[in-house]
Amino acid sequence: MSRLVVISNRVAVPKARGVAGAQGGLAGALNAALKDRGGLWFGWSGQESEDRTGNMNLQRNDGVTTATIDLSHRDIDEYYNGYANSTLWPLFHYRIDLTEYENETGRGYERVNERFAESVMPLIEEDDVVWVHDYHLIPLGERLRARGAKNRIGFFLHIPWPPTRLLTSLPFHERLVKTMLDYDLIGFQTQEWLSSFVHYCENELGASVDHETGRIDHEGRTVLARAYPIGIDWEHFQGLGAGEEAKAAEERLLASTRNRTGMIGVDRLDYSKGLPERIDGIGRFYDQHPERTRDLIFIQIAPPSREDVESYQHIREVLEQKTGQINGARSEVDIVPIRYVNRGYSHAELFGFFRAAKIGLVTPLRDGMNLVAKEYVAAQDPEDPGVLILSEFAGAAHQLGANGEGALLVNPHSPDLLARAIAQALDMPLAERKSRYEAMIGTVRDDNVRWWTTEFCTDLAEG
Ligand code: ADQ
Repeated sequence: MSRLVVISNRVAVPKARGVAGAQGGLAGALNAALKDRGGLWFGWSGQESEDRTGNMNLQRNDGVTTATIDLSHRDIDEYYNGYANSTLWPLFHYRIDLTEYENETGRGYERVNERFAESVMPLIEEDDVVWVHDYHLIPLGERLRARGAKNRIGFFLHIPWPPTRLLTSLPFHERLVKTMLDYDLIGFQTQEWLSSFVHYCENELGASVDHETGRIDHEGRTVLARAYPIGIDWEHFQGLGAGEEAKAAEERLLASTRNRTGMIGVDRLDYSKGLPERIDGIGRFYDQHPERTRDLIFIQIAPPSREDVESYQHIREVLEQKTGQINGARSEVDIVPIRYVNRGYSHAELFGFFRAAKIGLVTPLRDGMNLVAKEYVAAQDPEDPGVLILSEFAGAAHQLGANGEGALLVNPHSPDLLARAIAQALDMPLAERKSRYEAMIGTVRDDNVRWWTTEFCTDLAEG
């Protein structure tokens, strides 16, 4: 089997592995992929330095080599906080109201992609298979080709692909998308995002598309585009669930909620996750059922992320205000309806919290997949499972909410519909909880991160 070279914005170097917090789903998934195959993982160290000598930090651990470079203050500002997280992230999550259209940051984005190519190219060997990840590095494949890479190179987009009419609001959108045709394989989380991409290629680029195989031809270049829904590291997560840390966390939450039903949300603090809208829905539930304030306690765990970006500072203020209002209006000396926790927890602790909470609330306004939804299901007791309330706009809804079975699907924009789903979940009989759980657990267990990696890497290697 050829060696795997993974390239992503950030690399989880060994000593940082397993660290709780805003590391995100991507790091966990890639760790598992590289552990299985052995290989190299290249990316930004997360550190700032003005040193442009191209110094690289190499570490070897468990058959995986990590190679990282630092970025300058200007690079971080323009590439990471700027184009990636203030332009592409909001736009790809359908938020053109939050999208910044600055050419300057676009140039910084291209410059850092070029820098990545320059740094990683000497590490790539002839037979390596190269796998590039996410919106930070869309043009990297083209930059590697320009430097002579003949390897199989694949790209996976972890976030949604926006509808064509939104994407065309981006200056130089054609230039960005055309760079993707230098990959051999492009993976999306769902058929929905894949269809949007194909629509763009046909209608904006005039590419010819074979809808059966996903083959896209344009100006002499050919790329395959397919959907590969990412999964969780099932075995690892179950292993954590059997351990002491998870048990202690479960007991801790159960003891603190006493006779009330715990409902949980776990998200990075990000406007795409629909947190203010979620709090509005919970507020509506308490307004409509004041007598149930004693039945239900909501725990929202949301560690801050991307704090240098203005829209992320704003979301934090909004959330504090909204939870404060509801708690102010509905608290008693012995009851606080919403616990809002601004920190991260280990996966083992999250397993325990998920298992203790009888309702999981995962209501992003738009999400590529959403691994929290799958983790919530994986942590349930099959004999007494909780209910997952899931946004219809999360990629995970395609797998977990199909045919009205599995999760209760909601429109996260509507406080009324959210309130109704919460009431339905609270009153749901055991038999229905079990049958909904059974509709989800197979795909969560089987279509896990190892399956995902194997599917993508096999297609990438074979073409
Ligand atoms: P994220 O937007 O980071 O990932 P998600 O898929 O939910 O979102 O992954 C989050 C991961 O971080 C989960 O493993 C979760 O347990 C962990 N996490 C979240 N909040 C946490 C907290 N408070 N404490 C500790 N851990 C926490 C992006 C895309 C997603 C896509 C993934 C993987 O936005 O749509 O599912 O990549 O492709």
